[in-house]
Amino acid sequence: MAVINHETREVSFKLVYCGTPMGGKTTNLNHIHSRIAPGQRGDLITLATSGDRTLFFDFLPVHTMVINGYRTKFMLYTVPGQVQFNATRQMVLRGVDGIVFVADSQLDRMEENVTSLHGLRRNLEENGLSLDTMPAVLQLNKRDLPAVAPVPYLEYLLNSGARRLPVFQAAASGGHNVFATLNALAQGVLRLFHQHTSPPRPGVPV
Ligand SMILES: Nc1nc2c(ncn2[C@@H]2O[C@H](COP(=O)(O)OP(=O)(O)OP(=O)(O)O)[C@@H](O)[C@H]2O)c(=O)[nH]1
Ligand SMILES: [Mg+2]
Repeated sequence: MAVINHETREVSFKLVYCGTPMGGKTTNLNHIHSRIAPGQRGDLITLATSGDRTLFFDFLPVHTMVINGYRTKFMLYTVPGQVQFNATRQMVLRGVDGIVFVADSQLDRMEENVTSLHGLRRNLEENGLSLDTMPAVLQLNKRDLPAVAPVPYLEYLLNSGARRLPVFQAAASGGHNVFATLNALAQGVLRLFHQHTSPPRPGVPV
């Protein structure tokens, strides 16, 4: 849930990259960190890794525009993809404002994609949230690799819920569509925030 600090005149939103083990969540944050000027972001904090596996989470704060005198900040997190770290995923998801689900497009990763998505839905439900209503986008990553599943098949498996999520085909290791994914989610989160904070217009029933 957005955190508003009236003293520092800041609004911050929590965006969490979830998804398939080794799907490219940390790679998204690495790319964002490498392309944003240091004055507009904090340090990328990676808490505990083994090889390139995330064992706890990654965290990157990104400052964006000033709206109505309030500086807007997006706190980007990744969760660990490995099945055994579900308690950590649940903890990182607390207070989430928006989700990127990073799927691995490789044909031999379909079962892991589906399992991971089910786990995310369950974790969100336990927090009283749902992918069918909250700001969320689906990133089909690793499109640069040769043995990838066709997009319609991935959509059939991962995006046939009550609501169709915006989809981005990406290759995060080369940066392709990493910012498009982030921008779409940021816009969704801001749109919802303004809907909830705008005063009702005269004559419009609430
Ligand atoms: N070819 C290719 N490799 C990628 C891409 N994105 C990530 N990788 C590679 O996939 C591996 C796993 O990427 P990570 O970003 O660590 O994946 P993760 O989702 O954070 O993994 P966990 O934290 O263990 O869940 C690394 O070797 C990356 O370099 C991509 O778009 N294309
Ligand atoms: Mg990771």
